[in-house]
Amino acid sequence: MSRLQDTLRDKNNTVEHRKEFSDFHKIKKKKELNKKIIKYTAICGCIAVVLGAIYVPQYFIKDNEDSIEVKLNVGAVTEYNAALKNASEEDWDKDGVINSIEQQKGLSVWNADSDGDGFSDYYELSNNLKANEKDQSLTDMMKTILKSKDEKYDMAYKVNGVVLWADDIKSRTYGRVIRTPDGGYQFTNFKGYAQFPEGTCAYRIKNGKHVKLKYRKKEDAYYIKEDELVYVYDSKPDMVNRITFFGKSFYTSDNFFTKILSGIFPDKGVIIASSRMASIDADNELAGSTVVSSVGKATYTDKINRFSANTNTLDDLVTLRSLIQNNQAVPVSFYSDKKGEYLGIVYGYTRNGDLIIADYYSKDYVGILNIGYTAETLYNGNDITQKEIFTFSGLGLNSENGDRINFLDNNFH
Ligand SMILES: [Ca+2]
Ligand SMILES: [Ca+2]
Repeated sequence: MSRLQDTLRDKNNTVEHRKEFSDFHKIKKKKELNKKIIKYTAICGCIAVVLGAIYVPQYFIKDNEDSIEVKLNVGAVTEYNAALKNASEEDWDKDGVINSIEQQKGLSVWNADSDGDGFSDYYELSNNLKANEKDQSLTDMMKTILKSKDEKYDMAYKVNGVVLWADDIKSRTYGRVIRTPDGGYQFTNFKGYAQFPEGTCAYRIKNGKHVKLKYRKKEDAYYIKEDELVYVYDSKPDMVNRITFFGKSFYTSDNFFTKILSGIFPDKGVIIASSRMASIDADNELAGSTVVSSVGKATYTDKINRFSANTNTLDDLVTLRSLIQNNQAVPVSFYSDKKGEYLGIVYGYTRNGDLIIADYYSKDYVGILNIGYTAETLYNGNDITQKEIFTFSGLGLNSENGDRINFLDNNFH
């Protein structure tokens, strides 16, 4: 009995031992596996971090943005209203409706088309239409007018020397092309083909880089999508490569090796990046801003002039740029109906054409005003006219909210 018990116990022990051994083995194996997992996870993690740093999405790498908001002088609203009252017979937006009538009807003294439907305030008022409310039937009528002008909307037409074939009636009606101060073509609301007066290679600018436009031989024209900025050259621009390593960039000529690099690495990255671009884009990246050498003292005397010095057209902007090129800073008044006024000095412009602003009193740099180019179409009852204007945003101001900018007489001394 006892032998049997002993034998059984021994057997149990062996089983127990085997079980223990097997458990130990399992645990050991598991631990080893865990170690391996940790090891590979760490390796994978490191690889992910490196790849993440190299291929970090572009939107995580933000360029230095100027988000400075200037302090506006609220008291200037009273001054503005006094100036407006003294100019009640004037027609600041030149739409044929004098300032006092515009005010009486609740229209903008600065916008010839207060509701933005393509029909001037004058046309709408003289036809008993609502000048401060967009009217769809008028938009349809505009289309009819344009159709009748060219019989068929898809017929080619010429704007600023560019021959256009609109894709659709919307483009034909509202599509525009204007020449930018640096010789580009800014398209707005236009989709279709465009034939340029000179040059044989047309490029659009995407993220600051030249991208070739689709070409159609039949019309010797390039395909334009909406709101594109296009540059046309006599020959293909040379290509270069920008390689960025830990934030330091250098440019190399275009060759087989750099072409491969730009294919492997992203355009922007924390550790390494490589980007193939037109040499003009590289020049632009390296080029600085145009600024005046010094800013003198200025005084304002004429208040009406301060609020109505210009019409925010592209011509005003071209004049401003030529003054800066001639080393003359330009005093400026920013005005918002709701917030007030800020007095500044434009003393330069960036390679993108944005304006560099200093404070009028302290002469200290305050920020950058972003500039865009667009055109407004207006029907005044007789003819369709186009007004080429610039838009601006920055320093807490935005032309889309009706804010205005007035470049003042250059009276620095
Ligand atoms: Ca007016
Ligand atoms: Ca209107």
